Amino acid sequence: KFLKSSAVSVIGVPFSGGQPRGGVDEGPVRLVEFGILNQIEELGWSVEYEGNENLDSLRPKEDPDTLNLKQPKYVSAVTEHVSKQIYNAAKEGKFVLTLGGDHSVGLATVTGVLRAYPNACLIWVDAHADINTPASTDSGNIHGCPLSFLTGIADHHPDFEWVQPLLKTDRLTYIGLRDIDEGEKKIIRDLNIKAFSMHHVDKYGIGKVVDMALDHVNPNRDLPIHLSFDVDALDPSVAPSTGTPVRGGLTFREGHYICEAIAETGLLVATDIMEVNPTLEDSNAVYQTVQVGCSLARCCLGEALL
Ligand code: HAR
Ligand code: MN
Ligand code: MN
Ligand code: MN
Repeated sequence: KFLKSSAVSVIGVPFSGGQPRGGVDEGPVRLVEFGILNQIEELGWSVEYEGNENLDSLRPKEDPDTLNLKQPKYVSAVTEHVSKQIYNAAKEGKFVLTLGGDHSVGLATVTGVLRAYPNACLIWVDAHADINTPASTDSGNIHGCPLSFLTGIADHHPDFEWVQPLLKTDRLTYIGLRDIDEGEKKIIRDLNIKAFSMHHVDKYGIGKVVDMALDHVNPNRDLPIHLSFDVDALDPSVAPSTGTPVRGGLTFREGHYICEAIAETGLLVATDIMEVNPTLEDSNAVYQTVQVGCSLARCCLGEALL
C-alpha cells in the first residue's frame, strides 16, 4: 500500500559505539556473507545495497562522556548520517532493511522512516525497553536510550540537538520485554506506553499479543509500520551471539511469527535487524544467530506468506 516498487534498500550499519562490546559492527557484513541479499532477491524483490560504509571517518577526535552518555558525539554523528540514507530510501518508496550494529542506530532508522512517513507506527521487539534518558541511564550506553530521544522525553542533550521528537508515544509498542530498568518502568507507566512483555506472551500467546499490539498502534490497519527487531528479544538458545542476552525470551517460532504477521498486514515499510554480534560465543552460536537474523528479515519480506 505504501511501497512504490518491489525494491529493498539494504543499509548496513557497522557500528558498535552505542555500547561497550566490540564486534556488533561486524553484524551487517556477516549477514551479507551468509547470503541475505540473494535470499531476498529469490523472494522476488530487487535489492539495492551500497556496501557497509566506513563510519570511522565520523569518529570525533575527542568525545568525552557528556550528561552521563558515553561517546555521544560519535553516536550522534553516525546516526544523523545514517538517518539521511534511510530517509532517502524510504521516501522513494523502497522497503528499508537496516542491518545493525547496536540499537543506538534506532535513532537513525526511526528518524528516517518517520520523516518519510510521519504517521508510521513503531513496533520495538526487544528484551530491553531502550528508553532510558540521559538522566535515568545507569550504564551510559546509548543503545539503551534511543526511544527517549525519539519520543522527546529525554532531557536536553547538547550532542543530540538534531534528533526531533517525531515519535508519539501512542504510536510505539513493545514486544518481548524482560529486562527493564526501574527508571524505564516509570517512564512506560507514566506515559502509558503499550508494552507486551514476555509475561504477556506467556499469558496470551504470541498470536493474540501481535493482534493487540497492532490494535493499539494501528487500529484501522491503515498506517505504515516500522519494525525494529533486536535479536536479544529471542531466547539466548535461539540467538546466542548478542551483547546483552537475557534468559526467557521469544522462541524461534514466536520471533518469526511476529515478522510474518506484520508482513501479512501489507503495511510494513521498514525493518531493522539489530545487535547481531558475530564475535561472541562459538562458531555454531554465531552461525545460528546470523541464520536467524536472515530468516527474520525474509519473513518480513513475505517469505512465509502463501
Ligand atoms: N537498560 C540497560 C541500559 O540502558 C540495557 C540496555 C540495552 N541493551 C540492549 N538494547 N541490547 O536493547 O544500559
Ligand atoms: Mn535494543
Ligand atoms: Mn536488547
Ligand atoms: Mn538491565
